[in-house]
Amino acid sequence: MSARVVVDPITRIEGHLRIEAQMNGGIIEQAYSSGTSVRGLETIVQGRDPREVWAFVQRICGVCTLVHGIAGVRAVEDALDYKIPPNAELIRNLMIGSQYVHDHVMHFYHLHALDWVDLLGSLQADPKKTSELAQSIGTYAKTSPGYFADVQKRLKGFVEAGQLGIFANGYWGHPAYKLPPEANLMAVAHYLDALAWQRNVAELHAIFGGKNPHPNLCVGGMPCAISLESGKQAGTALDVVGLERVRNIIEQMHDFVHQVYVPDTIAIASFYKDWFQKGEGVGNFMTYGDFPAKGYGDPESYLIPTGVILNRDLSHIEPVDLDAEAEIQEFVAHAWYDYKAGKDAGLHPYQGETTFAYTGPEPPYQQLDVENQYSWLKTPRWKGKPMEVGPLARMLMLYANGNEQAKTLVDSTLQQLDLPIEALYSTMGRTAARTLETALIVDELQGWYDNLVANIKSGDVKTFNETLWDPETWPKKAQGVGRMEAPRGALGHWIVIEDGKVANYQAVVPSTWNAGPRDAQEQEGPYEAALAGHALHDPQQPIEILRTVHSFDPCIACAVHISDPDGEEVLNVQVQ
Ligand code: NFE
Ligand code: MG
Repeated sequence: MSARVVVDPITRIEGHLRIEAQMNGGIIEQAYSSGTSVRGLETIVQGRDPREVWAFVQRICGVCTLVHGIAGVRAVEDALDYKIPPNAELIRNLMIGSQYVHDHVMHFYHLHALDWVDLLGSLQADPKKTSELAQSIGTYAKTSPGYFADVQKRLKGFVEAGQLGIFANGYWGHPAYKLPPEANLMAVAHYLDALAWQRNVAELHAIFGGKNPHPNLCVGGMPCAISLESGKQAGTALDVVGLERVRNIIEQMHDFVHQVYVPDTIAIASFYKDWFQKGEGVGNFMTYGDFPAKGYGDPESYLIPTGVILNRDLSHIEPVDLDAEAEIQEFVAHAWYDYKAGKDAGLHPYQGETTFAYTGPEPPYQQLDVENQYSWLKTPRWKGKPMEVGPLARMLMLYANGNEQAKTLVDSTLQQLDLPIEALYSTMGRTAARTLETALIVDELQGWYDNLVANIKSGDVKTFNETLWDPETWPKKAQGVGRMEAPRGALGHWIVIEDGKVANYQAVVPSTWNAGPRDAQEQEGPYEAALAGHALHDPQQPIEILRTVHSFDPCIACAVHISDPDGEEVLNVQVQ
């Protein structure tokens, strides 16, 4: 049988992603990843005041709500060599770190878990045995048989009323589900708890940035004034009460991650050890680095280092230069864009172009023209090579750099699961790396908070540096890059400023690296490479595709910079 399996849209992600899988027998021979919608925020900011760009580009995405704003202000600060106060750097670290914790927990429970957890399978669970299981793996407060019996009762109510709601479209009962009923019930209970928990976590952004999603930022620092004199805040929010609330939220994040998320990941992974051998991807990994200890301008001080790992060789790290024209380039050979220099050209983001050129079939269509153009995502490459970015890349980079905590987390997890390090290069390895990264970052939050409070107590309440705020002080022409590690991976915004206005702006985004189409040399991107070789048990219920695609945590709004969800279709699997 030679068939094309089409999954469009892939659900439980952000944005519009289509996967086409060319089958050979029951095996995926070639996979094609396509972003199917576009808006073009890079063109919207042309000609604007660079100080307001962050507010536009932050709207690239409502999931990683913060990160494009941070990359946007950093790009301008880099271009102008604009230093920000240490308190602003600490507040940004706290906000970025909590974005990781929020995104990763939500991804695990609400976007990815149901690839592994059979919701309806949990109805057969014995609440008492579920309680014993929960007590054996973690220290979470909620482990009583009554708690699990309540969850099961609620679920039964939904099922009997025929109102599964958010759980309506699963492949329940698929033979690929391997968890015992009790593990299913435990995970479903934590799915519901994580929904309530994430609301509190989002509050941290609101305390520092006024709101969430899309907290307020500013070029030159942070727009939150600090005052510890009660009653004298004069319109500012960050006072004793706010800081105490931040401390409390950090504690809640810490507890949920260590008591629930980490043990659940290991428990679920232990039933799916074969998924540590599938979905390996391109084998190259890249990080831009983030969480400065001594300022953005000192990458040596970043908690997460910068670099490239090639062909899984952890003994050697290549440096990455984000300003070098020959290193990071975007290609459009298989994307619906045109370049003045032609379809085979690669452009560094400073010279990047955003010219739409749709050449695909008229919708509704059966199949994409994968020989030619098939995606709204461009194809980023580092020195011509595809790179996987994201939590796995970061954990490998930390591990290869000898970070003690990363080594302990990775080694102890592999030991518990009785797996070699090579197991990380896989679908489940990617998912486990995301969990371990969250454990690492959630432990850093307290330190940044303590440093911030110590600064304030010593009298340093400065969060904004006004010295370069006036465009009259800027050079006639300047360019810079705002780099960061977004939850889904390396993110860069490149800006060219001329006469105080944006002359060019390009965002190259984590999901573009991972989900982009083939390049002119026909090299697959990470999603495409990871899917090739998968056996599908039932092409009508391609849960295997979902598992591997979800392990990357796709965000297609980021990848093509769109925002308008029209999603009427729930899931359309075509087998042709
Ligand atoms: Ni819209 Fe994003 C993150 C960015 S994309 S989620 O994290 O940047 O991959
Ligand atoms: Mg872009």
